[in-house]
Amino acid sequence: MKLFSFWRSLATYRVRIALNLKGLKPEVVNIDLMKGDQRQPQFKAVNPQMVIPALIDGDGPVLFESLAIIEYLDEVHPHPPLLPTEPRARAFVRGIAQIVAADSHPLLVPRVRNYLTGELKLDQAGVLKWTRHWVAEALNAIEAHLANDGMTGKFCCGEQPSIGDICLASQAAGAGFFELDLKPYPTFSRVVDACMQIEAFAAAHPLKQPGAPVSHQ
Ligand SMILES: N[C@@H](CCC(=O)N[C@@H](CS)C(=O)NCC(=O)O)C(=O)O
Repeated sequence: MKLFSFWRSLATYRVRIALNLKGLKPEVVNIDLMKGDQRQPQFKAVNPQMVIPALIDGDGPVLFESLAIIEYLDEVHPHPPLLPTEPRARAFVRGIAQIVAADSHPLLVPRVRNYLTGELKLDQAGVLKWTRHWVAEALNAIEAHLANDGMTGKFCCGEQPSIGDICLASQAAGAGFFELDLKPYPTFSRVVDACMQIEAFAAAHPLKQPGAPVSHQ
């Protein structure tokens, strides 16, 4: 198994957590997003979208999109499960996961920030305002769901970490990169703290990966 990864990638962080929870140790191929490795022909041949994560398991074809990869891993390696069994609980954790991975994170990725500066001529302060706005919008929605929907226990849904918690951890790391104050999100923060007590989450954190700086930014 081969994982195309970069320390700072939040989407790859999600997949690293799932791999750790399943006890899987892929070979890691570094794709330096800051140097533009994702746009080199060698990597474009692996993932035509030129983004990470990408995972090769056996003979392929390549697996892409973090949520699809995580569900694949969960289906092929069912223990421990990353989705609850009850349909409403499954919908809840998938919904939380999608707020992060489908609605918030895509607005922060390098190619979007590069477009904002390069094409739309936004300065760095403007880009920071943009990123913080979209991280906070997701956090507001997540906090309301976690606090009010009656699904949340120690973790995002009940007492076992799920794909929802994996995405909460990546949202927290993103909030850290862009220096958002998490005080307005106490339920979110409590659940993330519980996740970070688990070695599979802690060891997968961007700042624990080879090449990461001592602190963010
Ligand atoms: N929705 C995708 C996001 C993939 C993505 O945008 N990955 C970022 C890193 S977190 C990337 O490779 N960006 C490269 C770029 O924007 O040029 C997923 O969840 O896997």
